[in-house]
Amino acid sequence: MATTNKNDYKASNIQVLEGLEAVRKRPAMYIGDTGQRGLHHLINEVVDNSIDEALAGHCDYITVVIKNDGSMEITDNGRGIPVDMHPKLGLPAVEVVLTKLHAGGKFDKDSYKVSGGLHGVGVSCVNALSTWFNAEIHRDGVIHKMGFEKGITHTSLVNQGKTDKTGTIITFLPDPTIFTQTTEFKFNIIADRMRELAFLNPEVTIELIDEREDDPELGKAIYHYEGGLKDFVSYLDESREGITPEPIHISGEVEGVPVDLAIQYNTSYSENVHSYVNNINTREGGTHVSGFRRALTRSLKSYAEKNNIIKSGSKVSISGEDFREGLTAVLSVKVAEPQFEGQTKTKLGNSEVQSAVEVMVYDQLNEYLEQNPKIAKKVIEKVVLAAEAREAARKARQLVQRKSVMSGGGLPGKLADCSIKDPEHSEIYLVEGDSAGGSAKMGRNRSFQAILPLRGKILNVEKAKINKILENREIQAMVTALGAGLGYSEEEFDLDKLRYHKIIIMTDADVDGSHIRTLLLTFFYRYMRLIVELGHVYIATPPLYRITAGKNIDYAWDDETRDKLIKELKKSKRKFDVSRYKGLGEMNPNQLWETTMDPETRTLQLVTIENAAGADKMFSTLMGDDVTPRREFIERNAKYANLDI
Ligand code: 0RA
Repeated sequence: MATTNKNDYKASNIQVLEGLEAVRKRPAMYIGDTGQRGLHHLINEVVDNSIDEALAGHCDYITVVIKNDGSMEITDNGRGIPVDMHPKLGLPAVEVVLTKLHAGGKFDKDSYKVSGGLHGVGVSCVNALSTWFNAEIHRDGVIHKMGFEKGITHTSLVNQGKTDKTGTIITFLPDPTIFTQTTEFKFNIIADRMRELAFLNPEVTIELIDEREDDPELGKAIYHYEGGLKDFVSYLDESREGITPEPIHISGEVEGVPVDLAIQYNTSYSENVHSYVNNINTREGGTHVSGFRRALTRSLKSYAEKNNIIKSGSKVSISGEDFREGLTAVLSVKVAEPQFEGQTKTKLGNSEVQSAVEVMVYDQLNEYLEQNPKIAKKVIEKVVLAAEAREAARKARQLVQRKSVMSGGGLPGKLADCSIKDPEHSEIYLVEGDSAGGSAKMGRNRSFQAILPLRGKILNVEKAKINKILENREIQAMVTALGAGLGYSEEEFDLDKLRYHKIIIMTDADVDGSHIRTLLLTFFYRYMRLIVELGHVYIATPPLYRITAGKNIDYAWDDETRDKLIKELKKSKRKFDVSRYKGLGEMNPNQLWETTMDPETRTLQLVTIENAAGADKMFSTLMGDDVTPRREFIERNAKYANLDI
């Protein structure tokens, strides 16, 4: 990594200037969206700058505070944003950094930085989208301050006295006319990202404080992980049983590419490889991940052959994925000019990175295996078992296919399909129970809404092998109805074949319902992850109460609305009746349509994964074997921590 010298940065290094009008006009173009995700993106943009200071070796402490008034305060002990005059613009550097688009060292090779948000748009966008924005800079022994409103300078740079520290304090209040859905910062969303950043950057400590929380214990967290990725993998595998005594840590630099990796095998059956480029989660993988996979396969294979662990005449054929069953890994690389590709622009394209990762991982893993023959043997035995299970699964798959061909048309008997065949405009309701399924079938709009009733609890895929999963009837029905297959690879799961672009989970609003929903989400997340990542999965929200007054029926989705309706009815002195829906089955088809299925009036909650590592942790903890971490997790997170539903 290039380390910039303390004095070699000048205001004139900042190039490419453009005003902020464009950002306010089309905010989504810069921060992705103007919903909850975009709102939290603002914090990441600022913190990424502090992390850059840490990467350059100038910062080791970052404090993030959610203030009582809903604003954010982000403090770091970096060098402070430069304040010297820009020779051509006649403005202080800080003003250029904060009021001009694309201004910043990032576009300058000499003082390059490797971090940056997904969009890497810079802190000026945060300024543009804030009602007010203040910067306090401690630099060269002086406290400098500047203030802005909606990106426009309000208070010019002033000298506020002396300091013996260096660093930057940014405070801002998101503009509610931009963030029309919500301006409320969520502790858990921020916490997940700060924890992730702390794992990825062991040199920093990140403190998170929520001033809105009365209990100071609950509103405070400090993240610092000396072990870095090793600690990250241990954290992810907390409720899994490891095969290696502790994660294997591999790190170094090849051809100017810093590579950092931790891996651990566990007794589960899923593959959890999380990868990062410049602290950005590359969900779609890319060249760094292929390099890692190739090295892993090559290294284990050659060790096994050399030591006669896999007999050369052995019947099972081992494929790449067998080496990754029950593997938890975090791979982090730093790339000077990353090329992002793929559907969600989270796939690394730089070809030089593949060989860099492959060479390094191959060498260091070989060394580890040579030095730890007992562990090596255990791992390879597990790989062989995985290959055998895969063979069994292949047979089970063929069976599923044969069965669906035999049942005619290939679709499950319980499915009430829609009449149009255009996936983009088709939706499927996965409904808990046959009786609710019946109401849904009668209440639906059959042209574009399909119904698949599910009976009882579906299998917990977190604890089952792939062949058992394929034998499960409810899972078979879902797989055939959705039409895209299941599995991790493109051959196994083909998104182009997906028959519905909205997959809507409709369960009762009780404990069982939420358990079934979690089981379904676990299944989708583990075996059809793309449909979750691309935003095809939704949760239906049936009402909790029905308030009847004569012919007039009202619905309430929460206690507050119910109480309000009751109050109004009491005022008008009308007779009324309040009933609580215990299950979907209690609604007649018409009520179900009106409240939960009619696109004009229903509310669907989109399931998104803000943080893949966090989601992995959540599912393994909620659905795994270990009771203690599960209880603790539920107590801490009450609801879904990372699934923003
Ligand atoms: C531009 C150039 C340099 C640092 C920064 C911006 C910077 C921005 C932020 C935002 C929050 N904290 C920050 N810390 C630094 C390089 C500074 C130098 O070379 O002295």
